Amino acid sequence: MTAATKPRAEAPPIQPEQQNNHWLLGVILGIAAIGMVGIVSIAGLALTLGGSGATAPVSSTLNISLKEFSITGDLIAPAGNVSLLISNDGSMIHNVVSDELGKKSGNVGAGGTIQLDLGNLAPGTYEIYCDIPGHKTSGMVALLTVTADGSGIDQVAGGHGGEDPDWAALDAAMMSTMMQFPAETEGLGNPVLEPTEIRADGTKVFDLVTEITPWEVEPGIFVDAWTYNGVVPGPQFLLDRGDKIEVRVVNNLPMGTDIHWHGVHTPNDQDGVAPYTQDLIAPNGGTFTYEFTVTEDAIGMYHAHNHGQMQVVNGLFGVIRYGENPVPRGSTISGVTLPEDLVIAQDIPMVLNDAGVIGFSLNGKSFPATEPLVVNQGEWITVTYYNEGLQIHPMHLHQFPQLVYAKDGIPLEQPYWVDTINVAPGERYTVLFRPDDIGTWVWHCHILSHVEREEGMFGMVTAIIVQGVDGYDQTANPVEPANWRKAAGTPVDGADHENLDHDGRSLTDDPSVSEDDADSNQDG
Ligand SMILES: [Cu+2]
Repeated sequence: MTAATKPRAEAPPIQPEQQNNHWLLGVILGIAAIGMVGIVSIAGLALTLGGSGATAPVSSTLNISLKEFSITGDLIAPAGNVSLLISNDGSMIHNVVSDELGKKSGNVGAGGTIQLDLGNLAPGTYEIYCDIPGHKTSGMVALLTVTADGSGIDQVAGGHGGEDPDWAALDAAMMSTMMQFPAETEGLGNPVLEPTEIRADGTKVFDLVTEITPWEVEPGIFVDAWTYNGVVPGPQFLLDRGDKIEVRVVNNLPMGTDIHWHGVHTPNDQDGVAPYTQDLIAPNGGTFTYEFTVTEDAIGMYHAHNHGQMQVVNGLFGVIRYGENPVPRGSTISGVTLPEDLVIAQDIPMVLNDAGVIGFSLNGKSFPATEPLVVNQGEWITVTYYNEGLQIHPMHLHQFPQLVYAKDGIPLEQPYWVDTINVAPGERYTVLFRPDDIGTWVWHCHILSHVEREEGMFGMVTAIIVQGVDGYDQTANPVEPANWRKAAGTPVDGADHENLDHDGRSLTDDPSVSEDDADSNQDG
């Protein structure tokens, strides 16, 4: 794992021959360059001074547009002083950075503009990107080309002004990425962590090693992830009340770290917040042992606290759970009674991230490398969403309502049905659902720029694949949320919902309403 332990190196600027691998980027850059003449304002072009023959440098102002997640606009300039007039045409905060030139704009909010002077540039290419965590890996990177005399500008722009994007190529890219799902990649997060040893007094001893590990986040795309035991998310702790644990940490990262146990109780000196509760665990081999006893049921997560904005989103996060999942068996919620003998077929974690080297992802993978959930028709499934990222994510499941029954591991007195549950950073929501319609049903964050980009589908998308079961009779299973939503459903409370309109008025009692109208009213 020697290759894995070296600090992450910045990728070199894209060379022309590498651009063959980035054909779509090339298309986008080409589109951006089109019509550029007339946008670039050139002041003092080859101004001759007093007949001396000396010339003042050319000054150019390039209009740059930032959106989720792209940098477009004027990307070619003549050698000389170059200044960027940056417009944020997106909905999130962005900026523009050039590491090579040592220049960075301020952060600019949605709808705002900001100027960034890059100085006197010689001919060459210069990478610019947005350094808000996760935005570069999502596509906010571009190459600025400086030519000796700006001659490339006419050439690129000539004769193509106002051309539409290549719609067919965009469609093809989307279909192509979607057809790759589910794509095989190396590495799988969330393995259950087994104790390394159990002491005579019953103490369970676990080992965690932090290190930088190559991680295949999308098919063929490896990033230098910051990992616990080499995986993203880290291994799961599944423990019970009364368990006494020791967690021995070896820190092989190039910087100090600590582990905060988020949402579970610990003594203060085990809370993992250097320098308040402990010293940082030293880089390059430092160690620390956490010791505490499980005193309650909980659905928590563990993650670095030191420089969490970098360490956590780069991969240092995992699930820690204590005790039983408190499914509200026998409860009636919005007319649906859960069976007393309800059996959970699968209970899965879904850890959300949106930044760092991992970027927009579910359980450490970006679509199409996300894992589908394969179920048999009619099985009850529980899922806990854990948000370890920096943004909110409204998680939407097609077709099957989700019963939200625990928040941050705390059972809700009044569970509720949703089709979309918004999960903010640090939150955990636990849901129950019962897929009973055969097919592939997508399941994704509904902030659409977290799931789609010009290159196609990516990020926070997966799907539930519902397999048919011989002899399964949907009408014989009236106690299920899917039927509750359908016109044909028979709610267990006995109400005749089929013949009520949206305000609960009876449709069939009104002689002016035909049966066809009543049916059509069920489709909304
Ligand atoms: Cu999202």
